[in-house]
Amino acid sequence: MQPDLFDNSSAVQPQILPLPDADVTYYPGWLSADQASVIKQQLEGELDWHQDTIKIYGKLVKIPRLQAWHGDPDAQYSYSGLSMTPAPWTTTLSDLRQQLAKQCQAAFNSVLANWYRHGQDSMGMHADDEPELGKHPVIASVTLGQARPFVLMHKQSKSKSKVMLEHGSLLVMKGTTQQFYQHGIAKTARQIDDRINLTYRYIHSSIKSNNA
Ligand SMILES: O=C(O)CCC(=O)C(=O)O
Repeated sequence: MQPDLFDNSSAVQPQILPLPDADVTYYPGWLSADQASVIKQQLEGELDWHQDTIKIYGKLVKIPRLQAWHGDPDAQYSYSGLSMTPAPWTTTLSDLRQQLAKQCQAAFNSVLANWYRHGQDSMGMHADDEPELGKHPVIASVTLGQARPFVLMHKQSKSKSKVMLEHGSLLVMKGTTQQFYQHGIAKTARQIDDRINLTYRYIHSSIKSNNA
């Protein structure tokens, strides 16, 4: 019999992060280590990976990671001057989407995949607050592979918190989190393995971003 990739009956208790003005829950072991490894391997071969170039202070630079954007055909997303047209759902991504919709009691119509190849790949501090994500977006973030610290910084007080996102974990950000916090993944000089992160989102295609 095929093992059930989404049997998360052995998941550890969720942890609500004690952050003012935010609603962030961490689910360690949301997928078992074996499930997460199988899914990671499938996604490595299956997704539309590419390295985008963005303009920073008028200079073109390659972003320090590979990315893929998949989702419903109308889920167009824009950030940092990049306008992304979704590639179609793969079976793996859409099975995960179903499980996440149940877990979060929320709908998702797209997913941004990031592949951090080594410690020099990173994600700068930012908020997922583009207008097309809506006022209080639910962002479901699944980690596959190398654990990396996820930094959250309050936009006003500048106070920082860290949560180590482990293989098979799920982090859910909702409510006013994007309004009050930035988040990111820092570079490290340590020799580390690669990591794939998936952030499931809902794009309101009738709302246009200023970045487009
Ligand atoms: O890799 C991560 O955990 C962060 C991803 C992220 O910040 C994003 O997709 O907006």
